[in-house]
Amino acid sequence: MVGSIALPDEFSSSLKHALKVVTSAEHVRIVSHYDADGLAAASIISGALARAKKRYHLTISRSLDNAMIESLAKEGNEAILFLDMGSGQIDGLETLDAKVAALDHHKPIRKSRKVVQANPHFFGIDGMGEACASSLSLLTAIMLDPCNWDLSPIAIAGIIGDRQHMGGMKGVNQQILDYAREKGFVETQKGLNLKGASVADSIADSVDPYFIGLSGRRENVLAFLESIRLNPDTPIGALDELYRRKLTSMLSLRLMGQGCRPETVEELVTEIHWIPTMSLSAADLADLLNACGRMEHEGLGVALCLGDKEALEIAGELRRDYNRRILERLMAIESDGVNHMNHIQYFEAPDPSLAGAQCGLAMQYILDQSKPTLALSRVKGSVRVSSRGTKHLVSKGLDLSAALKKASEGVGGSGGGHAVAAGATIPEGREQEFLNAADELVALQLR
Ligand SMILES: [Mn+2]
Repeated sequence: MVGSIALPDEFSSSLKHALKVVTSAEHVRIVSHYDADGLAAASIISGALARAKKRYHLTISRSLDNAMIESLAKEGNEAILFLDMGSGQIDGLETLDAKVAALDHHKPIRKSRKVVQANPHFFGIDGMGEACASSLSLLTAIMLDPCNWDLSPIAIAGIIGDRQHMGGMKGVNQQILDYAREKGFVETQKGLNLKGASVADSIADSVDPYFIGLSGRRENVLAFLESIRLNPDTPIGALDELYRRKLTSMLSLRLMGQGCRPETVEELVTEIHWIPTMSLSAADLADLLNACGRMEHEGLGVALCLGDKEALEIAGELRRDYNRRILERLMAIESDGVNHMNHIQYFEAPDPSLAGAQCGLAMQYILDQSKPTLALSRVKGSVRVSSRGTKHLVSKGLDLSAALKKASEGVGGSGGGHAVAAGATIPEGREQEFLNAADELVALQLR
């Protein structure tokens, strides 16, 4: 048990060990990932350590590579805590001359005697759907002091940011949500999964869900709303029951028509977890964090979580800007299409910071649902690969983490991640070889 959360004993004791690495040091070095989950996890741990008057130094990183590990080694840290990363780089972490812990939910390579890995995979908990870095960070913060339960809305945003809420909250995540609701840290109700001031804005600016023919095309949205006799200026929260249903069924039909999986269509009506202290929903917070990370304002994301009002305003502007860029990229995919191999589909993503999101949204809303999608972007002589599948494909045997790891290592690169979403880096010029290998590996998995 941690707080009121039931956990396997070995899992709680690994969290306890991780906490001990942190509390036993004078000064803690923290490294976390730049996505919404990583930023939420970093905010929770920072908030808890600040309360405990503990000194720490936080860095948000895009990846944990050898260069990063070498530079950490030179700092001479007493204790290092990795968040949302670490289990995939266990050899590197073991070379560090410090007490090291990782709160990570990515597929671990192996156990370690030297590094504390509080990773749900070791304890029979699904790290892809039941617990992410921000849920692990919240559990650790609560172990430090139960007053840190008030940081639970940030964890819920992190869970949503990692899309672990899809198909309903599960496992540790569900337990966190239940307790947070019970204590009033969040208020949950059902609603349309659209953001924005008016109905017209919220459809025209929507990237998730992305409506083919409507997203990014305001004149089409106005014609569509006219066809169901709905005033485009109606605030989304002020829709009456009749119109809410009408709009929901029309938009659901559109998503079905563009080939989305049923579980995607169902997400159109979703649980909205309102955070009263921040006057926004957890999904909104996740979205803002995502924008902060992608637009290279990671510090702003942490400040926003910890209640900085000015940060909230700036993050809102960043999000509008980010959304516009994503929207443009998705519209480009919609009109230009992608390259098809037998078992995978891929495209070139000109902006590496948008590649992952572009790949995930295109997979979910635009492209062939029977093949995982890869996005290739060029960064300083190497090619960065993002990939996304669907839960359905994973249930049929798809494991992008394994496929990208093997295909990239075969051309002198490296890769890994989750079954449904993975990444790799390969040397420039070896793309075709890599794609052929990935195509073959996916074929074997889905056979
Ligand atoms: Mn994560």
